[in-house]
Amino acid sequence: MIQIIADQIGYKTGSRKSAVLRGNVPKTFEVKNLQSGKVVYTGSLSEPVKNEHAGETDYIADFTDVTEPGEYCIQAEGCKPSMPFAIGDHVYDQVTHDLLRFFYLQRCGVEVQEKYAGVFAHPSCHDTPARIHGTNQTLDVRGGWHDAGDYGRYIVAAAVAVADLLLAYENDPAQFEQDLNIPESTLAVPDLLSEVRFELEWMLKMQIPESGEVYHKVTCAGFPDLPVMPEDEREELIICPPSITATADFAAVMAMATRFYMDYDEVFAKRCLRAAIKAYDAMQGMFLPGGFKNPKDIVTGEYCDSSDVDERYWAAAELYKTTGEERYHEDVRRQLKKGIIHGYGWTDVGSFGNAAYLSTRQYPVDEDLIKQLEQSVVDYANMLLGYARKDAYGFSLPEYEWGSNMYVANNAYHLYDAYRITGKSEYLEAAREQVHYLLGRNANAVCFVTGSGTVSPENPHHRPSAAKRQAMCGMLVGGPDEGFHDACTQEKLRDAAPARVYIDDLDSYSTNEVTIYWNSAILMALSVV
Ligand code: G3I
Ligand code: 9MR
Ligand code: ZN
Repeated sequence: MIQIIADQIGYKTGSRKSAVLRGNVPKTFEVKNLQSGKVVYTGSLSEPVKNEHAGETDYIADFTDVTEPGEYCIQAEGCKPSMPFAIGDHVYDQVTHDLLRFFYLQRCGVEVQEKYAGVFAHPSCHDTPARIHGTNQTLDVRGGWHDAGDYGRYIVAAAVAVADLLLAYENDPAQFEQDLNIPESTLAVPDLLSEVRFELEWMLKMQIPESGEVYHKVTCAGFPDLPVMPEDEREELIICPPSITATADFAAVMAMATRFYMDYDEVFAKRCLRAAIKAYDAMQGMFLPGGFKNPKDIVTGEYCDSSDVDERYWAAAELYKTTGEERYHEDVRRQLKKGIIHGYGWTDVGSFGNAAYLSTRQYPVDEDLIKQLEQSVVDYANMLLGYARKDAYGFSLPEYEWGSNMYVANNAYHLYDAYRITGKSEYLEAAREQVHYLLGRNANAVCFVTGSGTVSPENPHHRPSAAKRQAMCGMLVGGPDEGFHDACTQEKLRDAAPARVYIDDLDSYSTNEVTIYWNSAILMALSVV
């Protein structure tokens, strides 16, 4: 068992820094500079911390005092040293770049060119007309990003990925304006905005022009076999009926996009706004108890969400922030008076709405509601802090769900929201702890981003990676899921503790798949830590 566990990438210079030791370990530890070979710090471990989730006893090794940039490891007598890590202010630059490039590599409906994609280049895929479910009518819905390890394209997933990326860009334009080596790199527009626009253009095709409603998804009827490149999935494409969550999320991100593209392409920005308003209006008349359900003959991702209150609220908040129109403000106020909802994931999107309302500057806001909202964000962050403080790895959740890594990343961002409001560094430090968890300081001792760190997933549930027998670099995998949602974890991890229900196996789609909205979530976290 690996006993000394650190972030495999690194720690920012001025941040809190800690590693975890477990099992039978001595009382002290050392930090060694790998370039000079010298021990630069000796510290005492914390008292033992019982870790029920992981079924182990942990000790925290705090080395915050080490601030000299360089390459290091942690060592302790009788144990194998930790994997190497860096201290510095640019430690996350490379992983950020890799995570951002993933989106180009997931492009659908166009040739993905070798000069940008290397071994993951492929001819155009999924470019036949798609049939609207239950009819003989077909539509051209080419474009967008493949969702995940499968090749479906789903609006709710897309919307959250787009929102995360735009927020990341807004938080740290210097880092997120970088050259991504994509076909649009020659344009004057930041590459991230070009990449996001590729998704938005597809989303626009998914709106019914007459009614404004937005189709839930376009996929084949089922998932293809595993080692299949996108161009080889040739079954009929089927568009599933509109849903409220898709329509509302669409309205929200189109309203958001209007603000980001106005300076670069006013025509496009205005098109986004018109589409947002149409979707918002359409949503008013939609009623879908229980949320979207797969038609009987379709088995691809369902993204079923029985509550659409948060999606409607997010749409209202973005439209208000963009237009200042009173009717949207009324809808925002009405919802806030009923209750405040949090969440940056695909089921719970309330935090996007909260962030939009809290950052509305151009138009009047209700100061009392702002105060309540801020308090609620801080309360929620305190709850996350409560979980994180009980866990030596800083894990901020009560359980390990499918895509637990996304929840961890989203919690980082939420904790940062509380830091923005209060200025208290404990929230910022807790946000950073979440990133350390994702990049290696976890009970599995795995850096969950492919191609990064010393030990990262090599067999992700990702069809192009399976087809090329090599993990595409820059993908965040889902992480531990104590629900045993696939046969692989059921067979191979039967007795594993919740935190250890993770396996680097191609067949484990519940723990080792990747998605656009998991990558975007860690990018959003990286934009603020
Ligand atoms: O809603 C319940 C909640 O009430 C309960 O407390 C909690 C306890 O585990 O479970 C919640 O339901 C979960 C649901 O997501 C909503 O969060 C399910 O357990 C969980 O299994 C489900 O996982 C989703 C999975 O699809 C299966 O539907 C993942 O979030 C979602 O990311 C994943 O998405 C798939 C697409 O369908 C297809 N493409 C790949 C993608 C990634 O695996
Ligand atoms: O590959 C599919 C993955 O993208 C989904 O997240 C997952 C759950 O919906 O399903 C995967 O496909 C599997 C299917 O559900 C069951 N038969 C095996 C498929 C490939 O492992
Ligand atoms: Zn495709």
